[in-house]
Amino acid sequence: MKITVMTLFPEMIDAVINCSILGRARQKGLIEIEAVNIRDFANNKHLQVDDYPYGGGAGMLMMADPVCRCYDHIKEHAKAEPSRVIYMTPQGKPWKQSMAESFAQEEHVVLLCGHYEGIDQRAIDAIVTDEVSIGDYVLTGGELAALVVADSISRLVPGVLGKEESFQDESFSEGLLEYPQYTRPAVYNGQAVPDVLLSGNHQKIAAYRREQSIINTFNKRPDLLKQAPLTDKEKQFIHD
Ligand code: 6GU
Repeated sequence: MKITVMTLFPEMIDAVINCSILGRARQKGLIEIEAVNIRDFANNKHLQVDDYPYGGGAGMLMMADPVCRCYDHIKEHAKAEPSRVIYMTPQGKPWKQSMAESFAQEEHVVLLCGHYEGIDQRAIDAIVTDEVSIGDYVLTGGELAALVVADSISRLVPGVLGKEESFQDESFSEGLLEYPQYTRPAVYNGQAVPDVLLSGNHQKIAAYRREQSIINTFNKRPDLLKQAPLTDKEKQFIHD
């Protein structure tokens, strides 16, 4: 899996991708993540990459040419043409776990970060295959969103998560929120860990966790329950 981030602020990307699980996965060669500076493709001596919008209005726009020349460079230096170019924008499709799962199957994904008031539409029309938003709020640029997308894709690549961090058992893949978890000591501040977790009965523990997941989802994200694959008995449990 290779992820290339097109940005005016590559330091923002570099600051994150060498840390923690992503840093370890890059070092092991399991994923390749790189930031490419769009400013390196400015075609004027002032290295200007933005200009005033035609028709007027506040702010500046990123010009089409540096963006397109940056993409040409990425294409020329890749084994094959990247299969997806995602423009990070609040106008995009809301990012979901299921989309991370789909993009994790791709060979090479490019994430295009806008700044200022956005990017000349002609660059978007020329190179972008998908538009993605990470939520209904406004960011100063696409970089933080690109890092969210890159992280959620990378952790699905085989080997990136160790056995300790495995996502097989995590609830989002089941469409539910996680159950509460506890570690030592067995009693903390007078609060005991639920008995069933100390019972050693794996069947009972699994049933308890499933029930807690459903209760948690009901209380915090009832909207998720409509989509979640529940058994008839579990649906009955919710209605009671
Ligand atoms: Cl993907 N980009 C930007 N610039 N702002 C956002 C966003 C993305 N998602 C929410 N706000």
